[in-house]
Amino acid sequence: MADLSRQEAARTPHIVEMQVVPVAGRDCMLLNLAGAHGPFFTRIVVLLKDSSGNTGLGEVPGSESIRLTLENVRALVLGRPIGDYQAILNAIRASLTAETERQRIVHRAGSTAEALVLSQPHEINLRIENVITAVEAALLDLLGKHLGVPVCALIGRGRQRDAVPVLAYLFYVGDRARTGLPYPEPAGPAGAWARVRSEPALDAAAIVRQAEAATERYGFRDYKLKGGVLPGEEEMGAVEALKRRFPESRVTLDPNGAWSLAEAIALGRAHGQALAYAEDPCGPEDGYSGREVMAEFRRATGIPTATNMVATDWRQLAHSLALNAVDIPLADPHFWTLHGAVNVAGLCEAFGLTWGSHSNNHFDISLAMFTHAAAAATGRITAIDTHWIWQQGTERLTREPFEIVAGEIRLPDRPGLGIEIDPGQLEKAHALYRKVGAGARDDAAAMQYLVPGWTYDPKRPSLARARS
Ligand code: GKR
Ligand code: MG
Repeated sequence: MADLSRQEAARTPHIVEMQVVPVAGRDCMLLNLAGAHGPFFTRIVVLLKDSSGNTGLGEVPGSESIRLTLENVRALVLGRPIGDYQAILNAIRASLTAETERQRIVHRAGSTAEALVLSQPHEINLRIENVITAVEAALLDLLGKHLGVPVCALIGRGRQRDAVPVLAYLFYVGDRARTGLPYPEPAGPAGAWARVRSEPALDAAAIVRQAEAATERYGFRDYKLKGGVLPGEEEMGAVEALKRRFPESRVTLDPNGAWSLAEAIALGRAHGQALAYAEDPCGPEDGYSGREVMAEFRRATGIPTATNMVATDWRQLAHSLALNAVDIPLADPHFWTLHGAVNVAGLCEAFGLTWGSHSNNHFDISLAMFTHAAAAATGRITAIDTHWIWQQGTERLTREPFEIVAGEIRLPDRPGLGIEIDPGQLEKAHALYRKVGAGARDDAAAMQYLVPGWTYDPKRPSLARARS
């Protein structure tokens, strides 16, 4: 029996190479509670090559700790048959869990030389799921290519839909001319999305112009405005303006928990008609957890809630369910893993919730990853987030990135993730990374060009206070 399975394994392609490539892309000056996006964002790409010559791809956030950890798990991946992908991922999880625990113990033990080295915050705060997802996506891509099926056929109960609805992720945009930083120059004719996305947007009229340009280009029917920038009343005014302009659409606002419970309830009662749901309207305060406060908001206003802040792992999700705090968990596969994100959908279906996905700046490999997760999500889903519209047309790593048409992404008829790396583009993005440097996004740094000495305050909108 053992011999038989060894023979079978020998016939399955095995991993012969693992590359971990940090990359950078260009971004507009998008505003949020944490400040302003800088002109560059970083990501990490994993490329796994198998013995049949196929390449599998994964993309995750660009932190240095994720990159180093991916480099360190290579030995658990190389030489393994792709059919063993769950065992490979389990081995990575076990090794990282043990290592994280060891570091916590060393950290708590105090000031030994080792503790000083290991207690750098990025080491302790490493999100194991980010590392696993990078390898998981690449392995599923290989397995799909080997079997001739798309990744969504291999997760959960398989493909549930052929096209995935996507929302227009709108942002207030800062005036890049005041920074001297190398943000992308506007391109294309007046009113076209490629130009509008670089123009400052600091009021409701500008947000509606953004929505019009994005809708003209991508056919959106769902809109999300990133809040936490201006006073809540003004942001809700922008939401009402969007709803007036696109009466059939679903509109949401996400201030990343900046409002107090009292303010969130007042805003929800006064303007909630315009909202299909509220994303993280409030967060922890006065000794109450974000989940408790969101549950109170929901009860007081009757407005459904979504979150990527208070239900980001199974333990948090269990507490959210117990409290009835969240209607739409935004289960981003980058921090839930692809399997995990689809398992969340199963739970949503059983509990009468709606599944969605959060996003952060990303390239087209991630775009394919969340599209497959959403295609495999069982039950009701809401249009998924993507930052891609801010990058589409100038940034790409694959030959033929997924397209958003009529507000949705139709899965291509190709196996695996359905994308193919463009080596020239990968090299270009890696060269940019080498030039602009490593590290996680620092939104405070760019904001300081607009407001000298600006610092993050999770309970005050980023620009409202500068005006008062
Ligand atoms: O890109 O500014 C941004 C977003 O605020 C992002 O950082 C959030 O993680 O999109 C995310 C969200 O929904 O909170
Ligand atoms: Mg959010």
